[in-house]
Amino acid sequence: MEKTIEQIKDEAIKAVVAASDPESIKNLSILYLGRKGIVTQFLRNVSNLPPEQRPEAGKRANEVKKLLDAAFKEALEKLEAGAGISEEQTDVSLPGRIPRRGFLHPITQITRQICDIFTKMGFEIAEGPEVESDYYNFEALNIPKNHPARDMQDTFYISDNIVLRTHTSPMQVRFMEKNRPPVRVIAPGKVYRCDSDLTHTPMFHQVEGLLVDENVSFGDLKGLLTAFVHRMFDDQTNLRFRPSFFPFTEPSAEVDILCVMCRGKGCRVCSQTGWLEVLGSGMVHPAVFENVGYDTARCTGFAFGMGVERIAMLKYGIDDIRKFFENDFRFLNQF
Ligand code: 2U9
Repeated sequence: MEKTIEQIKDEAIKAVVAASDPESIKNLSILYLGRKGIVTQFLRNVSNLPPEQRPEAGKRANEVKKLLDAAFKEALEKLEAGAGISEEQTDVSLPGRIPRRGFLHPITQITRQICDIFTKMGFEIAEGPEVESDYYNFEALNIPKNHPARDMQDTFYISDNIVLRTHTSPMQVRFMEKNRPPVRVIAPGKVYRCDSDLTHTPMFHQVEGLLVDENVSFGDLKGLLTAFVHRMFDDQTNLRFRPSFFPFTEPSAEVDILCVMCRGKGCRVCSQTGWLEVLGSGMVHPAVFENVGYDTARCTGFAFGMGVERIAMLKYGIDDIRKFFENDFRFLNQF
């Protein structure tokens, strides 16, 4: 049976779609529309049809001829253009792109340096949850119900009793619940406070430490933190212990180093005082020991805490804490 003009058209369109190079399209054009092509032959044979069928068959065959002609031209243009672009774009002789080497974020580097100093002094590392209960974040640490740190303005509350930890101290409480003295532990990690300016970000990093044993004195605290500061900055760094207050330590002291910028003369960085605060510290409050079931008659201990970003800012002379979180490569790859 002779093929109808519709069957011829469908086959031709299928072949155009399947063609993957300009040469195939040129061949299809000859096969269907050439002097002896299928559509050309069909048109010639229209005169052999019964007279009443000729006008309709002739009209439809001419329409198909036009349609296929347009389809071949369009397909040819597309395939030729595609071939041109890929030849232009792929220069196989170009050297490959060298991937950028990764490196540790400066805050990770400083955290590791701090942890290294303390692990060499016999401390172990404890890490734990960033979402904490009111008990571990405040209550167990002798932070009273009316303390300003508990205010919604200072703490991120998940619910009435659940917070984003505001310090890593809860980790040391958890550690004491599981371990009896002697204890030497440091807790590095992310902490969260509602605060944002040149020197504060809502999330920052802390390293806190805790040492508990029999006969631990404030002198031990001073000796250990002096050794730490000398290793972290340099062993010529002058430091001083200044009385302070924290609910979880008594007595408490802040540790200042002589300003790294002006060497004590007074400048903008140290607010003309000649000193820079680097650490908080103190003898652990007996109420904290009672909460974890330690015998307050036998054991004493000290604790300390520092902000990693602050240490990094002082070490490298950076004046805006937000630079650590912008992920600008020009800043980060200096460290
Ligand atoms: C337990 C008992 C006591 C940890 C301490 C500080 C002093 C302190 C601040 C330094 C800068 C926080 O990042 S900062 O804003 N920390 O001043 N932290 S004593 O005391 C503890 C910890 C755990 C069980």
